[in-house]
Parts: sequence; structure tokens; C-alpha cells
Amino acid sequence: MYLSLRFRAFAAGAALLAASAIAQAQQALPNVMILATGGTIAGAGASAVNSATYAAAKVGVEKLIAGLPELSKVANVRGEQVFQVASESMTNANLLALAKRVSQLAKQPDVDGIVITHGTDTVEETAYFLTLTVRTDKPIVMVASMRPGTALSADGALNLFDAVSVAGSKDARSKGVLLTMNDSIESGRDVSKNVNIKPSAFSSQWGSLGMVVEGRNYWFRAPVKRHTVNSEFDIDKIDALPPVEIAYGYEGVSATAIDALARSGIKALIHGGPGNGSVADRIVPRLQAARAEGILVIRASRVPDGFVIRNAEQPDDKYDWVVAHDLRPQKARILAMVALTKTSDTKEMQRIFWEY
Ligand code: DAS
Repeated sequence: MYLSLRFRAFAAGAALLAASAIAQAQQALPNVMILATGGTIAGAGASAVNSATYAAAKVGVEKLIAGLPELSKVANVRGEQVFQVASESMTNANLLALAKRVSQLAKQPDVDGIVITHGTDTVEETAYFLTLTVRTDKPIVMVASMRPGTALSADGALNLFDAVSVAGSKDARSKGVLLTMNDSIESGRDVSKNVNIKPSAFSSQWGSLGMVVEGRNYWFRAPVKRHTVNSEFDIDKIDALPPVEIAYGYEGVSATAIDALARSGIKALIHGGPGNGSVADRIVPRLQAARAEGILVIRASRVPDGFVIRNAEQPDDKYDWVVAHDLRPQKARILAMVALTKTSDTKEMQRIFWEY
């Protein structure tokens, strides 16, 4: 009797010790907030072989977290469903709402890092917008997946585990908004989707910032363009984004699109030309007319890599045009919208395109 009492007292003491050790271990882990917006990472297909045919934006954040108990090894996570959309359908209103929520959470002392689950189609645009406007040095890590969780060799689970691990890492601070996909840690500014059906879809012509393997980060470079705490833009002071649209250049292009856009009330037009941002001779006067109407003309290139040289293909100084540097048209549009919340001066706009 006496022994069993002592044993039970010992067992109770051991259980208490173990419980407090677990509690201490959990307390030592970083607090990571997961904001869910939709996309394939929240997608579901009819069968395991449906790696490309499925419905995006179906699975809620709580189910994503419940399906990945390994997350508790690297962070204390909380989830919030900001919206549930396929990212090709994102709007400027979605972008503003998401960025404002990220900014609010980043100010909270009980948040060490933020993960945003997102569709792959436009994650590069959201990542750039956040890196330009959210004033925090805490890790903000975007994550997506090319296959739904229901598919064979789905990539979302490891991508999400990596994102939470990076978001909880002190060495991921002050690197701008990041994207973890396929073991790589990419710069939110530089990364684009370059393949539309493979898990290795995302890359940057300037290379990854590093890799994350089994919860450990391996860094090989750091961003040099202005971002987050070093940005002159602040989402807390932005409540609307001016209309900016894109028109592409290609063989046989007519002025129909450009003329229609110029009449639609846009504040800037991104021209995604071939080569080094070339503009067809019949289109030059249409862009000059748009400029004369007060619309900013920004010469970008439809060629994925390289960067547009000012005054090379076109006399940008003479025409009072801006060049988009290495930014693809869709990213140039993001920067133009953000910059227009502060200035419409061409020289200031060009400085901003050099610096961000
Ligand atoms: N439609 C795509 C999107 O939501 C699905 C995906 O790849 O995430 O971006």
C-alpha cells in the first residue's frame, strides 16, 4: 500500500515535471501567424493522380494546420483565413486588406514571424507589394504549392513546413519578404513563376537567397534593393491604389489596347515590349499621346530576364518616359501603383525604379 502511494506520488511528480518541460519547450518556440488567402496550397482534386486538374482555394487554414502536426516542432502557430481566392482573381482591395493585416500583426510583440499561404499565379506580385509597403524586419514568408494536397507527391506540406520554419528564424529577419518553394528561399522582389506546371516553378534571374533543409536555413546572398523597414512607402498610410495597366508589344500590334487604356483613366501604362523594351514605330506616337495626357509611360520588357536600358531602344529622356529596370511588367505595375501614392514626377519615378 505504502509503496504504491510512493510510486503514485513519484509518477505524478514525473508527469508534472514532463508537462512543465513540454510547456517550457513550447514557450521557447517562436510564435508564427499563418494568414491563408487560397490558391492550390488550399486546393483539392478528385483523385491522387489529379496533380493539375483540381479546385483551388477550398481547404481552410485550420485544416491546413491540423494536417501538418510537424509544425509544432518548429513554432507555435495560429491561423487566420484572410480570404479564400484563387490568386489570379486577387484585387487591389485584397492586396490592401492583406498588407494592412500583416502590418498590424507584425507590430504585435507575441508575433515573431508571419506566413502567408497564397496561389502561385500572382504570389510574386503580392510578395513584391508587401516588401515595398510593410515596415517590419520580422520575417514575412509567402508560400504556395504547384499541386493540391490531395495529389501524389504534393509539394504544399513541405513548402508550408519550410515557410513556418523560416518565419520563426531570427536569421530570416531584415531580408525583405521571402517565398519558400521547393526547398528554396527566394526574394519576394526578384522571384517569378517561370514554369506553369512543375514544383520547381519559381526562380529569380539573380538566384535564390538560400535554401531551407530540415528546418535549417542556408543563406548565400541578401537583397540590395530597398524594402520593408528601409522603404519610403508605408501600407498604414495607403488606402487606395491608382489604376495602372499593362499593354504588350508583339508583331502586328495595333494601338487598340493602348488607346482604350489611355481613355480609361489610368495613371500609368506599363508597356511590355519585346527585346530590351522595344516599341513598334506605329505605337510610339500613341504612347507619346498618352504621356501628353499626363499618363506615366513605363517601358518594361516581355523578355523574362535582363533589364531595360534607359535611352537605348527609345529616347526616354526626350519622351519623358520611365524604364522598369529588371522588373517584369506585372511587377513594374505593382511598383508604379505604390510609387504613384507618393509622386507622379518622372524623375522621382525613375529613381524609385532604380532603388526598389
Ligand atoms: N489558380 C492558381 C492560384 O490560385 C492555383 C495555384 O497554383 O495556386 O494562383
